[in-house]
Amino acid sequence: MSSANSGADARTVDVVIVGAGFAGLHLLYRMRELGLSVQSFEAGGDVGGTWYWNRYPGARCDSPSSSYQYFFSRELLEEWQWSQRFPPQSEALAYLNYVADRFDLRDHIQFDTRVVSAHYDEDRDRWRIETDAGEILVTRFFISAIGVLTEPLVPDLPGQDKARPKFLHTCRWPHGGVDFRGKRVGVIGTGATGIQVIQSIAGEVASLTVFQRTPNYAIPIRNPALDETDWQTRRDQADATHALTHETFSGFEYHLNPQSALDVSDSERRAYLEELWADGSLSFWVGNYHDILASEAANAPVAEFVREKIRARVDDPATAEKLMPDYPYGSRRVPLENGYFEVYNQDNVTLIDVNEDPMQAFTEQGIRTASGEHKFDYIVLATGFDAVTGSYSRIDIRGRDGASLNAKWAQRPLAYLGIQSAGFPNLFMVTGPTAPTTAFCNYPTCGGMQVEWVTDCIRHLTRQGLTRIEPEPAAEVEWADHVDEVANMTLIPATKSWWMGSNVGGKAHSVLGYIGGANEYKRICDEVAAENYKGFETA
Ligand code: N01
Repeated sequence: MSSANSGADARTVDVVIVGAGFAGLHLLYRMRELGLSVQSFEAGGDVGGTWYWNRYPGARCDSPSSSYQYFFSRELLEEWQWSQRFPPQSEALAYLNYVADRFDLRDHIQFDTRVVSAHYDEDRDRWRIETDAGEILVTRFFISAIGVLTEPLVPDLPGQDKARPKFLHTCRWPHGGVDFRGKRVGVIGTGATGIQVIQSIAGEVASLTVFQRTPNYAIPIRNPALDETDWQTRRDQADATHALTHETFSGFEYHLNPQSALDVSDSERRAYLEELWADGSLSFWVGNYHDILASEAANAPVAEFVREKIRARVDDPATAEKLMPDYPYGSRRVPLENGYFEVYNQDNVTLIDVNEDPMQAFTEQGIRTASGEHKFDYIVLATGFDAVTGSYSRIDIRGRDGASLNAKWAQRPLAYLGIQSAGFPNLFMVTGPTAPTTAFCNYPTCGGMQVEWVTDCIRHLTRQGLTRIEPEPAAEVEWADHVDEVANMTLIPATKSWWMGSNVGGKAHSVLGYIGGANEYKRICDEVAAENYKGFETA
């Protein structure tokens, strides 16, 4: 047992942050600005979070770079020039590295280090943080920015230990890349990640077999390169863009259409959908008719429009049918794609619907399904994540009286505003459960809102001579009820998705993110702060 277990010789700081991804770097910047001593821990070998881990072929951001960025520094907005509307992983990662260097953030971050436990010591009113290196820190504020999608899922099939093909999970991709030329590759999973991998490697592999459990309504991306004129326009409009992202439902620059999909004629609707389709962005989802996620009738013509588009691109009608989603459009995350559906017209590509031909086991040479064995050199696991609460599952977080956060969340992840949980004073979560970051929000927008809210809160406590804040139990239940109520007004809970925890066996069926809109979320958070942190207890 390390001597530091007593905490007697532990290092003391004002703030410990977990995670050096998009939100974690923003937080670190703000905490340092408050004049607090800060230590960040990052499990990865460098900054970047999602963009550090997910280096698979074709990884790309499907938020537009105009709003997938920080707005906290005018200098940064002037200096950084995105090359494309939707930047590739390498560029998103370069951006975060630039930010870390530009603002001298690295000195505060300890890389290759996991926080394994965080225990609240009520007598000292401090958190005691332990890392996998056995280091102990004592801190007043413990802030988690561990991200939403960090805990990879692997199919629960027998035989992986004896299988000879190399397994690659998309979020643990080798830094040097993988040479797939001439190889037999199996890809499990057709979410946003699987789609990007499949369309990127189909042209180089000897054979590609895709194992699909649920087809997706993917939208073709339009990704023009940006030039000096675009950069200047963006600089000039940066303040307006930032303000707009706070006013929209999704935190993007797209407003929902206030019209109902049912209030227009078929031809009007078609013309509108074609126009939106041509934009080649998620505006076809979160800038569409406002009621497509609330009403099956309003959803149906939009869903059929997308299905028609997919059908037209796939030569073999039987394959096209397998690629047809049958749930409401947009009730799962809509991916952007580039030539994805045409991949299935290639002779070297096979699509297996695992609902018809279930995977039974990994074998020495590949994967056995009900119909027989498929032999591979590589098996790519694009199988997603134990989202949001799964990110917390590897840290033993204990609050008052040794109560475990993970145990508390087993049935329902209670977190007031998605930021704090009762019984865990001074533990703040950025992008935690029931915050909007999980589902319908441009990550930097909603993550940024939470970072700014936490910063203002800590500034407020300091100015008032207060040292502690935590939610009232009633407030977090009321918030969770509101999150559920809003979700239940939509088609989302009835569709299986990682948003509902349905991709993880045994996980509670519970909406993991706030679907009331980024704009509404900001309004509520601002109101809570303005009313002297209504629903929180301070001391
Ligand atoms: O994960 P997913 P992802 N047997 O859970 C299937 C963000 N993102 O990594 O749908 C067979 O969506 C699973 O099937 P099903 C984005 O928010 C952003 O693709 O559960 N199949 C599904 O097809 C996204 O939503 C970008 O029935 C199994 C797939 O694996 C989130 O990350 C790019 C299986 C997993 O899809 C997660 O996306 C990429 C099994 N045992 C991702 N287990 C950007 O562009 C799982 N599947 C910014």
